[in-house]
This record gives sequence, C-alpha cells and structure tokens, in this order.
Amino acid sequence: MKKIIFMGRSECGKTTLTQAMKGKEITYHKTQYINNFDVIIDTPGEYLQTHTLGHALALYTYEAQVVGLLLSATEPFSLYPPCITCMCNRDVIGIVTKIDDPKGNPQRSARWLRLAGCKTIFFVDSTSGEGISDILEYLREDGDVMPWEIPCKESPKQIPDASSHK
Ligand SMILES: Nc1nc2c(ncn2[C@@H]2O[C@H](COP(=O)(O)OP(=O)(O)OP(=O)(O)O)[C@@H](O)[C@H]2O)c(=O)[nH]1
Ligand SMILES: [Mg+2]
Repeated sequence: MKKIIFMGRSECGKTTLTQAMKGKEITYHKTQYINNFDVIIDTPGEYLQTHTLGHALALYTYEAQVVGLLLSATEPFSLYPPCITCMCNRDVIGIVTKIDDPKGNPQRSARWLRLAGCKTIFFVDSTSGEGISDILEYLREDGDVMPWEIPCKESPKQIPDASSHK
C-alpha cells in the first residue's frame, strides 16, 4: 500500500479513519505526537492549527507517498489556503469525514478541499466504514490483497447426525 499522511484540524477524524482503515475497533484516542506508523502517518490537529508546527507537517510529507487533507463535513470553515497542494511534491487527496452527521455539509467541505487544490476527493463515515474501501483501493499497489478479497475460511465439516449411525 502507498504510505499516506493525514492532516487536518483536531477532531476532524484522522485517528478514527486510521482505525477504520486498519479494521481496528473505533475508540477515542487524542493524538499527542506524530505517529509514523507502517503505512499511515497520523498527526495531531494542533500541527495544522499552529503556524510554526505547520512546517513540521511539510517536512513529514517526504515520509509518505500520498498526503491526505481531511476536513469534516461539520467544520464551519477551512484552514487550508487556496492552492496549498502545490507546496509539496506528493499526490494530495482530499477526504471529507463525518458524512453521516445530519448537521454536516459534505459538499461544502469538498468545495473547500477543491479550492485547496485537491483534484480527488473521498467521502467517508469512519464509524460505519462507508467510503473506506475507496481510499484503500486508491492506495493499493501491485500485489496488495484487500481485506474483502481474502477467501472465507472453509465451513467446518458437518458433524454426522447420531441418528444416521444405526
Ligand atoms: N459520526 C462520526 N464521528 C466521527 C467520524 N470520524 C471521527 N468521528 C468522531 O470525532 C471525534 C474525533 O475523532 P478523532 O479521530 O480523534 O479526531 P482527530 O482528527 O484524530 O483529532 P486529534 O487527534 O485531536 O488531531 C471522535 O469522537 C470520533 O468518534 C465519522 O466519520 N463520523
Ligand atoms: Mg488523532
């Protein structure tokens, strides 16, 4: 899988998306520092919200093949300046999270991500898993086997009915 780094405001859903993509149980965990995992780099929202720490995010893009800019459907404004994607030499995708929230506006968030320069946008609800497979498919590399392609284990052999042994 191509390695991706997630950026976005605190609470926009980076860690929850990381858990959903890895098929883990969804539990709240405040990100305290940059977690440079195997295929996903999860960053604290404060890095995007703090001007000086933003430089660290720019450097970390070199550790990944793809940059994921997250914006939840419920956010009332965007922190991404127009055309910010040209600041790094990696593919940048937009990810709208919390599309399940009735108070959200996924299309408005998508427009802000397009304004930031994202040409590809994904829509996800990490709690139900909606949209997760689209991101995994985008990050797929030759030879990767997706979770839904792993064949189910053979059903256990039928235990013969005692009544058939006469
Ligand atoms: N309904 C809904 N809630 C979500 C979704 N994604 C995240 N949440 C909730 O939003 C809250 C914050 O999610 P986190 O994944 O911790 O956010 P984060 O971006 O990692 O935040 P920081 O670590 O502070 O940067 C949690 O209570 C999640 O359960 C989603 O797709 N739908
Ligand atoms: Mg987090």
